[in-house]
Amino acid sequence: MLEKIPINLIFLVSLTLTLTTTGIYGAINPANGATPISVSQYDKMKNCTQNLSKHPTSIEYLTYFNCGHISSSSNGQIIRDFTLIINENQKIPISDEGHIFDGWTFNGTIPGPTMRVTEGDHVRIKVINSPENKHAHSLHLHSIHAAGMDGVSMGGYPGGAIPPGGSFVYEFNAAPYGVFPYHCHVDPIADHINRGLYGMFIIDPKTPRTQMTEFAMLMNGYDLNFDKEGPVGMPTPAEANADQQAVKPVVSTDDPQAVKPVVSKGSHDHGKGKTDSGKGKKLNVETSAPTATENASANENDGGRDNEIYTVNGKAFQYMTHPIPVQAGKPYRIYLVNMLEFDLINSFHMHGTMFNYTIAGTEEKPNYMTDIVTMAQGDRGIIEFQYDYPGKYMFHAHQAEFTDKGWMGLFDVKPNAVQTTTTAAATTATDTPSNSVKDLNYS
Ligand SMILES: [Cu+2]
Repeated sequence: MLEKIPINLIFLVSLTLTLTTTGIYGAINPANGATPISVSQYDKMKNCTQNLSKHPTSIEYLTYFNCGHISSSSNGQIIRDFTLIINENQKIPISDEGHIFDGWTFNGTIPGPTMRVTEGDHVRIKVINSPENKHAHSLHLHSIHAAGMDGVSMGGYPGGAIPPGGSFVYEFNAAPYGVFPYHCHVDPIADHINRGLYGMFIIDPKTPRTQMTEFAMLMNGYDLNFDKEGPVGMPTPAEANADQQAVKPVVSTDDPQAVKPVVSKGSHDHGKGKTDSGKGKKLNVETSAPTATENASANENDGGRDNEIYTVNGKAFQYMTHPIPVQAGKPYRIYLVNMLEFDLINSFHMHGTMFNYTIAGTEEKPNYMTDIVTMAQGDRGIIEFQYDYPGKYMFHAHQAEFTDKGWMGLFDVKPNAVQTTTTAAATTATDTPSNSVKDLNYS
């Protein structure tokens, strides 16, 4: 059989293998004293998937890292190629209770795949807008790149709005290292995000971070009221002037009997549809039209829209029913991205331990230690944690409404081998803990 294979194909294959196995990162910046590491070694450390076309479930999403097809340019630069296919009219299960979301997807899932590269790589992401789609779409990546690669319609760049049936290759050198969101940036942006066109993009430093088991967590929500979709903007001058005329003037600020205008405090009732938060298993989804009071007090910048379901990694309560197994005494890292639309603030709170937090993942050392991180839309960062004691611990948004509506999970902390053998000697909670957060190898 061997003699039938064209000689140029053998050469191409062997060249590709040679390039991918001999490419190194650490030596690119020898000034920092890094030990050179091969591309394949580093990708293995990163837990890069072998199956680039997988549609990860929300359980698999935790550890599904798509590092692209690897090749090398003539000057030795590592090239990573990705393909994202956008499909509308996708029926996405967003709970185990039967809630199906009419979503738009990158590669068939919400969130889209976590793409992972190394600082300095040349990245090429081909985005295909399926011909059966009705809308133009784009890929807007955070991080550094040329204007034509930014995926926004302003400026007239072809990558700003890919028509149905079209495609575009976004191309750039990955910088700086950190964790980033990616999303479609076609107007109305809130609708294209709410429908599910977003994901996580990790640029790893050339010198690897301390190795530990890593998870991807992307926080999102779903507004199921599609009849509210459409452009949102400033009121027309006529509307704005009419609104101002409608406010009755204050009669007197000194007279306690004076009639003052009634001003809404903007107390949008986020408690509607609440369930017993202690159980946190049932979604009570209310999609009916808001009352006039709710409409008046809702945030006018988002057209009064609100989410009915909140999740981490796409499916409500998924890690309550499937707790994430971790081991006491072992360090873990979470790449965390907030892609929640309409609600201005989201948060991540961990029970039973503290974590080190690095804002945007752009520093080698953490910025602070906490057990809650609060994030606005598009914020992201890196959490590093360790549990000292076995047991089941909750993690969730620190907004009760979000937890009641799906954003809540569990870590199932198993005792580690060392702890198991020394259990007889020391097991009480009054024992001095191992001061885990400070043991994560930061000098
Ligand atoms: Cu879009």
